[in-house]
Amino acid sequence: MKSKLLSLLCITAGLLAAGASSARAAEPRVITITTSDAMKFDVTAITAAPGEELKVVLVNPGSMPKLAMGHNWVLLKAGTDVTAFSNAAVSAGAAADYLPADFKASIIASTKLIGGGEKTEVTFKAPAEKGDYVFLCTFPPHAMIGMKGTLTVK
Ligand SMILES: [Cu+2]
Repeated sequence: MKSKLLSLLCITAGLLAAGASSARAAEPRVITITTSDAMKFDVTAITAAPGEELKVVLVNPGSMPKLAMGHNWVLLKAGTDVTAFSNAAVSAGAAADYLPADFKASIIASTKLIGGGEKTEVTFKAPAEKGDYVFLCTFPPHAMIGMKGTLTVK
């Protein structure tokens, strides 16, 4: 009886230790990006290590509804034709949150579209390959006005 209890305690301790260590390993680095009604991100440059786990928290402190002044955060794969992507986003329209289905393979990570007073987040791994990756808001024509930035993996 005593040994059975002891082994049970050992198993429990082992599970707790495993749980604690995996939680620590899975903790992504949080990057908070605030949008504005002036169609800008307050963070336009992010640096990450290859494969680093990141959590982008997008905050929209504006007062306008999603349909009038929505914002999202979309990270594109290297080599994506950003102009073609933006045009496709316009065609995709509000019903698709301005995320073009044809370009799904070009998207590394994306948040949903949010209106004023909303907040959203996305957790993803930075690309393994070093280089510059464009991120943008796909609500037209925000990216064209400058609502974009660069994730540099190095
Ligand atoms: Cu926007």
